[in-house]
Amino acid sequence: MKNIDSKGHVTGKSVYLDDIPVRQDTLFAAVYSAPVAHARILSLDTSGAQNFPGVVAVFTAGDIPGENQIGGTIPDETLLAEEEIIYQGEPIAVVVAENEYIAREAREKIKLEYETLEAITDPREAAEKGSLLLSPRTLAMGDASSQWDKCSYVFSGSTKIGGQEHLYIETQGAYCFPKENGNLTVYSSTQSPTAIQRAIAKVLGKGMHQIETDVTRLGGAFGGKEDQATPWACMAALASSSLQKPVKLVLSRQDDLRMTGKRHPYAADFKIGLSADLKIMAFEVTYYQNGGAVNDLSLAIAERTLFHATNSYYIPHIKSTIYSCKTNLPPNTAFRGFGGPQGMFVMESAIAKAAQELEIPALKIQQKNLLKEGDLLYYGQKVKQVHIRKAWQTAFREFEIRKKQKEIDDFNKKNPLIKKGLALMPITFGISFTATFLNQARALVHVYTDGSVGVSTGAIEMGQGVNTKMLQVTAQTLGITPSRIKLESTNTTRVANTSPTAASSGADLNGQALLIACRGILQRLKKLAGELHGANASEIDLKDEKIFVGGQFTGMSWETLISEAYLRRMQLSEIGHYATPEIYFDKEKKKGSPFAYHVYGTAMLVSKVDCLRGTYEFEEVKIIHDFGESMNPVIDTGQVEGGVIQGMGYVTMEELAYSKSGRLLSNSLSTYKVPDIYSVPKVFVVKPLKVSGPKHAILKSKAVGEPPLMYGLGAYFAVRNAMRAFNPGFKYFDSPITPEKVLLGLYEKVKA
Ligand code: LUZ
Ligand code: MOS
Repeated sequence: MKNIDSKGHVTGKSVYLDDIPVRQDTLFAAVYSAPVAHARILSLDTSGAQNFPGVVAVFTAGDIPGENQIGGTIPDETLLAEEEIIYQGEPIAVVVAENEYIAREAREKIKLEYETLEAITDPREAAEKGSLLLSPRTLAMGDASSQWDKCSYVFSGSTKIGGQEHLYIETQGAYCFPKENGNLTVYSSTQSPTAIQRAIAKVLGKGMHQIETDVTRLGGAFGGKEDQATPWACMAALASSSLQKPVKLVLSRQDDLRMTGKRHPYAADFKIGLSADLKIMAFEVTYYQNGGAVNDLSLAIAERTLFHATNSYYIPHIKSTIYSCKTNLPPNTAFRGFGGPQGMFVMESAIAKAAQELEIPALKIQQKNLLKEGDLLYYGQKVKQVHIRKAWQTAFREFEIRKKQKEIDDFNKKNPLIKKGLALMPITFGISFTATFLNQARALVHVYTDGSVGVSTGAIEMGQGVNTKMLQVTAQTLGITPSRIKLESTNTTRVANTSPTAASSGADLNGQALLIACRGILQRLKKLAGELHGANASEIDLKDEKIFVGGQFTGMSWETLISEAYLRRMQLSEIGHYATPEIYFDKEKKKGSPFAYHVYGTAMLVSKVDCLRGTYEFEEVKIIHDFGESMNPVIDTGQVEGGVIQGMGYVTMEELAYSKSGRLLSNSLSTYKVPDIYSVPKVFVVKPLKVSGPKHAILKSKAVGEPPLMYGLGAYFAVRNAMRAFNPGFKYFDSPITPEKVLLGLYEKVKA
């Protein structure tokens, strides 16, 4: 089945926040934000903006009727700065005017006096100075420190990993309407409608029941709207509530780039110990996570980094420590993979380092240590239905990797200035929110008297196709055609207490809740059909809009059955509630089984580096991916393709640059390069691994949003391997591996 939004998207008819018809008394807001990264505010004079023609009001921290506090996990984040500025782009005031151009012009008239304070932008420096968001956390299994003497080889090293801009096509925004009795309805481009509802209620000193959040769809999010859609919605609500007018606030691209956080840059140190036959015996790693100025989701992201420190490998002795560092950058936030990519990058760097020292291909070490059925991950979860070895072996067979490597070696011997490199990237990614309580969802189904169906869930459609999957679940369960079913907007009055659509779990959690709701209605309909046809409910089937008894068509249609049900005053609406069973994590013992299941796969990536220019391209990317039993191969393959390219961009061309004083230098699309159609490898293959799916996956179809991004990490190692064919001593693990770094690295003299 096609994505139900395809037609609307390609004809430009799909409705995004900025397409909502504007009510004529609407006012428009623009944000005045901090010009420096760290300072004490001495005075703030908004009169220049206030008196600007067309301006209706200017709001600052003092105008907030409730709490000036929007921290989603811990209360450490003001909506509008009070006495101190902690990052450049931090919101200080909201200017509301007749249109957005006036609002943006007027904000320039605000006068701010401040005393500049020292800014920290580097996580290692922050850790040294004790600037932390939380005390460091450690996870361990066995005793790594006692193992080094027993290892045949021990290597250590360090890595750096850059951040990543989300670059959702639709920028952050919200549109808020005042309703009677002090209530508000807010349309927001958010992954977390309930977080918006909760934060607005807090900021305005209202109850959550007074705030309704409604979301039709987002033009991309990638994690960037899990926590950071909140401030803009709160500002629109603050102005709307105070002025009793609709207020719209949509960030310009430049404001969005400057004011919002990104994927966390990390620095890390590692030590890896191997036996003579290349078993990884021990691994020790310390991560320095660049959290930005407030917590946001950094602590949860740190937790996922720890959980993915071993990637796809079994390591008996391991200790990992993470410092969540407080710096004067915009709060770094969720981004597809949520700390997983950083953890896996360090593991792969450690293996690459060992391989380099031992003068063997990394894949020998990778292959030797892949997880087996029943292996214990170091946080306490035993892996079940592990497909990593199968994916690896299938990739070797189908992609003829040995032959490929030989071709590349021959090519490199013959070509002094063009070098190719091959890398393999196995992935093992845990599915579930690491915060167990978030793994719940609800759905609401109405069957109307004509047999058509309206479906509401807590899932947010952000281009990933979750609505199409929800429609499939409904159609399949009730035995009706898709054209009868409408996916409603995601609205907090229809589905309450939603978890963010995140952690790759949107389709699983909401789909299971929807399945439960549909089955509730189905059960009652079967009972009625049984009564009408003198049969047991268990003999009834609903299929193709027809009613069957014991496989025989009764002559009764779905429409007639619904009409009969209504006349008998039967309940034709249902709420489904789902909470992922079995998962838990004991915070004290630091052990548990936090994930419903894992997603596996293996990618092969081949790069070609021009050793005169430092430029490179990717000749081939071929992937064996574990979809479980995909309920929608078209959508799921699209998720893999997009994820891989986004991951490749992350470790190759996407380079965030900040000045020493904390100003974003890569603040436009001319200075921040993301992959485009020309970056797609010439040969790009995604094949499903033939396996059965786990029961916690919706219709056994595994979560697919985040895991494929991590195949992209292999791009780093493919380029690095090609470089080493030219300059064998190249020693860094510093992502992204931009053409500039490649050129410098190719010609750097390495001491013997
Ligand atoms: N968000 C979250 C996530 O709150 N917890 C998670 O574990 C998670 N994982 C991936 C993406 N978003
Ligand atoms: Mo996410 S990083 O699943 O919002």
